[in-house]
Amino acid sequence: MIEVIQGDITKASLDCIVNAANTSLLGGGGVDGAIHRAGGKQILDECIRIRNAQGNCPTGEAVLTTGGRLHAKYVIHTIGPVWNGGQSHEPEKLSSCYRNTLNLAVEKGIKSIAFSNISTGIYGFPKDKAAEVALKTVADFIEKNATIERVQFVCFDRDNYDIYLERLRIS
Ligand code: AR6
Repeated sequence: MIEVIQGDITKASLDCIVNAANTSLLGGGGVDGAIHRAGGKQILDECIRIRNAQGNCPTGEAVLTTGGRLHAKYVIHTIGPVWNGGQSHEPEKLSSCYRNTLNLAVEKGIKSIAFSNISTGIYGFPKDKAAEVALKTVADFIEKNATIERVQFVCFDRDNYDIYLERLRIS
């Protein structure tokens, strides 16, 4: 089941929330900053351990940590592409973020997951194009994989919320 809500993803009480991180995994602004602030030091400690073990996380990949103080048990941190005019395989890289996140979620037995609108803030990915990629990738994935029972898109800004509602209405 795919749902859309408008709100703050740090308040979500699903098994897992998805962070729009950067390759350093060490936190930043936007939703990344909000998740680290709300979830506490345990999340950063695990990110540092992962980074020490495997180096920077490449664009399109995903890693999993505890949810720390959040309601969600886990956070999956994925690295969206920076929008560069659309000629640098940005849609494919964004699609990889959603797919790799869902693969990791399945491995962990996660049944419900909340996504932020990856790349559509500081990284400048056009919101309508990003929503198209996100919804198509997630719908294709859950069609073939019954383990994930519930996917929620948590839109922080009104623009994204309206775009997702409209796309779901016509699908
Ligand atoms: N809950 C849900 N969504 C949020 C929240 C929140 N609390 N706060 C912002 N958003 P961004 P990016 C939305 O910029 O574009 C960081 O510094 C926001 O409205 O957070 O992938 C990282 O460390 C937007 O729709 O992520 C990276 O350096 C969406 O989250 C860089 O930003 C993503 O916006 C990643 O840029």
